[in-house]
Amino acid sequence: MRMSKLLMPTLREVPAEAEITSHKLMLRAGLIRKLAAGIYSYLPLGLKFYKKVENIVREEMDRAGAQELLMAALLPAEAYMASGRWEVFGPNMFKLKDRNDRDFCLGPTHEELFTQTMINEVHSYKEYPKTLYQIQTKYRDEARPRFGLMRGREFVMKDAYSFDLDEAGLDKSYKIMYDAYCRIFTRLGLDFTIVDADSGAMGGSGSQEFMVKSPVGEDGIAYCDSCGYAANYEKAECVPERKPSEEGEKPLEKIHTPNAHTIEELVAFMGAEPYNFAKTIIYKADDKYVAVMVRGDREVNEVKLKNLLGCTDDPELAEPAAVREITHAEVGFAGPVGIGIPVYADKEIELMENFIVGANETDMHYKNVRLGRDFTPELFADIRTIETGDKCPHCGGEIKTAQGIEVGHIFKLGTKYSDALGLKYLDENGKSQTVIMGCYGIGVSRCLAAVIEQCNDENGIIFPVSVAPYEAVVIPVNNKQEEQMHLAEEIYDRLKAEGIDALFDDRAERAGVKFKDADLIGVPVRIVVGKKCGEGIVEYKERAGESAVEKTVNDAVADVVKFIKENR
Ligand code: 9G3
Repeated sequence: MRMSKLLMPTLREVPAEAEITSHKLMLRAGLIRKLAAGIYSYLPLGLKFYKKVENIVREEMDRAGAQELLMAALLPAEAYMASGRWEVFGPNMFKLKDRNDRDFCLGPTHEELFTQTMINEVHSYKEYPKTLYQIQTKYRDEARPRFGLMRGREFVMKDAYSFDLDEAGLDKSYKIMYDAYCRIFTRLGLDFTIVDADSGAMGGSGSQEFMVKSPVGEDGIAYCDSCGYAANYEKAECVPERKPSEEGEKPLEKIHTPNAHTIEELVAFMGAEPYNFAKTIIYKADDKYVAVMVRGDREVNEVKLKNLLGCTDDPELAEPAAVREITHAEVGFAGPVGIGIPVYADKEIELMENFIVGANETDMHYKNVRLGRDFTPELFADIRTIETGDKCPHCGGEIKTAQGIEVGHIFKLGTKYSDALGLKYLDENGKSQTVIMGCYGIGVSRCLAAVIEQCNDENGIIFPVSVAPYEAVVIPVNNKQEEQMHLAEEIYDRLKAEGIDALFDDRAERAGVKFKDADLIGVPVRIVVGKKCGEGIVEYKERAGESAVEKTVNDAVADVVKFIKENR
């Protein structure tokens, strides 16, 4: 492609709303343009990049024996009625009415549609197992779309669904998808970790997330280098840890703690350690209030709490007015002793003695608190968020933590949708059985952002060859030099003839601008035709490499072809 023709509107500056590197670079390199919050257009370079990513996903899904379909994105409400999900997703679901005032939505996910397709089209157990997939635009009205393609309101997902006769079949289908995902993310050039994950509203017997470690990732990952354990914060198992405390039974003592609302203020005031306190946080779960306790230096994990309480909506912190109503005290003095609502305590509380809690009285706390004597929780459960330095639940090693970008999520669904919609089969004995499902998502457009997040330097994007919009660029240093232009053109033609996705920078720009743009848009390798072209010598430089080397024209062309074909 001649760059004098290419629509590649590079930018020197980007809008302040682009906070993360990949978002900045995708705007600066002219890959995408924002239409509205969470809604983007793909310009030529962005679309070529997208298509290479999409094709790797497609190749590996096909290789794994999955069959590609394409479902509608504009869906009648009935599609989600049987599973009860028409209401469940609330404002996240884009809903609209047609000219006859009928309810429709823009599809956010397609469990129901794929299950209904199987009901309509498959009628014998002999036709199982099947794994069907699509690569399709999804719509979710995210409350806080951000980070460019990382969290959009219109985005591309590869969603696959497996249908098996029994659990053993599901295990096989799941493993096939797991292995296909490993191949996909490897080919995308992503450094990824697979973590145990919470299945949330999806239910089922378990799920795993494919995470790309990045400081801009929205998910927390806990992992152990000794045994390989890795889990999302929402799922990571916490080992309760005993901390030193005063020994022996002491009488419960109410102490005046003026204006000490926070643990820090309390520590300063009382001189005890944060782990000698227990926090009591009041949540509204569905429509009832509960008191949740964790050690003073820990945090409540609200997904674990939601799963423990089995509530439909996410538990929310009680409003200050409600806290005052329940505790008869200002916020910051809630405690378990005599609180009058159910108390759920993290397992670490069970290991504490003579600890400090709010006294449900403004400016007052209790010290020397003892379980059993002073209060008894409904139950003890793992409801805290794991932290660096905690013990690994599998091997006792040291837990490390990182942030991650979730690029894939695979679920063993079980019969949640096949039951809801009635996907059944008659087994060889004529007995009616329910089909066992799995579902498997990849954020295809999110992968674009993840690749750039991991593959960049101060000069711009460093595209892995496998997904590079253009694989090589030929740059004549001086357009006015007929000899340079002629040789550059010849090299460009030879690369194209070898099947290389090549650019020819024939723009009437200074060489420095051409080099900067080649770096910014991440072209994996370049050939520069300059002063020595009369001697048949050109410069060869790999984008990820340190320095340029002089080569004969033939060697440069051969090395570009070799480099690209070895790294595709
Ligand atoms: C909705 C809306 C938002 C949603 C969902 C449905 C997340 C929803 C979970 C999944 C699970 C799997 C198929 C491929 C693999 C992932 N946000 N999820 O179901 F209606 Cl508005 O999407 N879906």
